Amino acid sequence: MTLRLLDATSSPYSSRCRMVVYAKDDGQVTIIEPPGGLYSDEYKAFHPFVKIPTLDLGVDSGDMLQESDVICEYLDDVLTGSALKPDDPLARARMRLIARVSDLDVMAPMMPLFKQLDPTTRDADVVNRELEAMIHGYDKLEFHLTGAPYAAGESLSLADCTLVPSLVLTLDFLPRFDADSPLETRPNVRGYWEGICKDPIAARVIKEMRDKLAEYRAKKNA
Ligand SMILES: N[C@@H](CCC(=O)N[C@@H](CS)C(=O)NCC(=O)O)C(=O)O
Repeated sequence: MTLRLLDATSSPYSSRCRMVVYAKDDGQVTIIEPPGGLYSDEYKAFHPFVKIPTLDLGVDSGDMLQESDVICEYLDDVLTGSALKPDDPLARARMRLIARVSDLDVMAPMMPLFKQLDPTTRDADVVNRELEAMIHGYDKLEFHLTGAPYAAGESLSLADCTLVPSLVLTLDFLPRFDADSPLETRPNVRGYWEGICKDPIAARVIKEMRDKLAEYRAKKNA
């Protein structure tokens, strides 16, 4: 089986899938950028709604998978390597709960904020509404993240693969809106972040995302 992950290094949704590929380490997934670029007709053949990531299931299948959470679950099921879903049903439910909070309450409010980065054209109502929603998401994380160093269970899971890229991105962008770091007043999230940064798989993804964001900014200011 040869799979291809169509990926963008800075995307939290793509990074979550890359983190699964790194954790499984079974050599069956090639990671590539969208051929022709994200908005090309070529990429529309992979993802008609033009979102990254997509998993190309290979010539034999001729099929694709979209949606990062679905791709991650599939990769965990089909690739060899340590399972990224805990055996215990309750730990597994907690894994899904953390991933859901990360998606719905932390990353979802970040998406409209990307359109508000320029302070000269910013809509203060949108910024305040989305920041408030995201901070509420961080409050939920503070409540649920009680078992550092991992988000759920005793080892790296799909919850970490989802949460780490969300934290990289939101912690990077929040200062652009003069928002206080959500880690300052949330010891559980801070403890989680400090612990997971030491995990080699998480550290690899964190570095890749940060390097790519720095590269974009350097190009923008060049
Ligand atoms: N729910 C989707 C979200 C994917 C998504 O929004 N990806 C962004 C990159 S971070 C994208 O492709 N944006 C391009 C666009 O919306 O034009 C998933 O989990 O895969």
